[in-house]
Amino acid sequence: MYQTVSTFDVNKIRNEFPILQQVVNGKPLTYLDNAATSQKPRDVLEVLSRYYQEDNANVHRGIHELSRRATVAYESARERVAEWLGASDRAEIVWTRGTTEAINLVAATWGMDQLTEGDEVLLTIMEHHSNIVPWQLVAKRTGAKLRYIELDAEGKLILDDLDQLLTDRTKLVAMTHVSNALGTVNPVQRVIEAAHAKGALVLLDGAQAVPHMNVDVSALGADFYAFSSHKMCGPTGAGVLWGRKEILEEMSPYQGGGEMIGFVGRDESTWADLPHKFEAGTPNIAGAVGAAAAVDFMEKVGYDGIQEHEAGLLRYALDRMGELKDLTVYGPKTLGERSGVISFALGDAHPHDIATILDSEGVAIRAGHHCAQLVMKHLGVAATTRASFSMYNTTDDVDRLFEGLRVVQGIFGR
Ligand code: C6P
Repeated sequence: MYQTVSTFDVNKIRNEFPILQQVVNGKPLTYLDNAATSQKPRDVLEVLSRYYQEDNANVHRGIHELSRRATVAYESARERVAEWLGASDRAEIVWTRGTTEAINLVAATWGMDQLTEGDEVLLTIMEHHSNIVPWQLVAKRTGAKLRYIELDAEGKLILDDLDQLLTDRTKLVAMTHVSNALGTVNPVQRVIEAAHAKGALVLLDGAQAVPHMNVDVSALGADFYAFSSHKMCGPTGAGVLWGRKEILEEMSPYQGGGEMIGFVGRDESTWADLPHKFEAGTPNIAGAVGAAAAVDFMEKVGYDGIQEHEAGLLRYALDRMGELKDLTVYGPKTLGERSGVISFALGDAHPHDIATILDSEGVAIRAGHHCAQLVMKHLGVAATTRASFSMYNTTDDVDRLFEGLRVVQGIFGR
């Protein structure tokens, strides 16, 4: 739909993000908390504003012009995401509130329908809590067991014993494509092939993948893929569950209410066709429209340019930060095995103190367990400090992070 901008011009891209042009605590803002949520470009803000100013109405309901327009906008957004993600059918795209809700949907429907006592769900200890807790809830109710793929010292999955971890009772492997806490890019293809060979399905958490790499679900061959729009330049409150049509067809509805029904009787009801069976109630129409605008924007900038730029930033940041005494960077050592997330420790300075000092320097990063407490346990720490990049970050941003960390060292007397 969009022509890719052939030369990646970070200053031009940066200018598309009004929020970045501000001063915070007396310093120009350096936003390095992109793994938590990305900023939004003008294209997305304008589409959201235009939708509310010109087309807003409820969808699939009213027989009037605005409702027709809102419905077209909502369903066209689905079509756009389906095409971008390589789905074979638009009915495979279910709008959700985000990655968390997408995974909960699969756990509460497919999980509750299919798992019985003694069945196994294979996770990794790298998962965000949103890909652990829903399975714990289902395991409690069904008697299924959770097993885990462990991590090596670099924060990469140990896959040598994958064939033993996958048993005849494994019904699902649920794992992240890219780690939010370590930046590890997982060899998902290998896991998908091994899981399918054992007859297990695979759910991928793509929250930290789609902002940085081109994902084609048909080529990947997984069975479910979940992501959030807000981490890839789109609005909050909108996300997607992609699922194979034949699997989604067999699944029970998630929530009950308007929109998801075929016919309602006193004691029983029938369900709407896919994907509406999973979309009870008035959906986040503007969110879907904004998510599709974000897809347009990502493609306009071009994933090749984004990947090359972010890899360069990562290399530069790791080099610069390497100059700091007492710095420990977690995650894979090989650049090609990680995305633009740098989780680190600086001596014994507490991550929250580091984040507070950096904030006073206008540098926004995240400190904490990053909703990945099993990763923190593996690292033997309670929390890390995390800087994460997006397409609009520059080497100046990295320099400001570095200078901020020098201030931290000064304060802590190193
Ligand atoms: N990680 C972070 O700072 P939601 O909140 O549903 O949009 O996304 C949840 C989620 C699921 N999986 C992964 C790999 C994630 O990184 C996230 C969100 C943010 O790392 C907020 S905790």
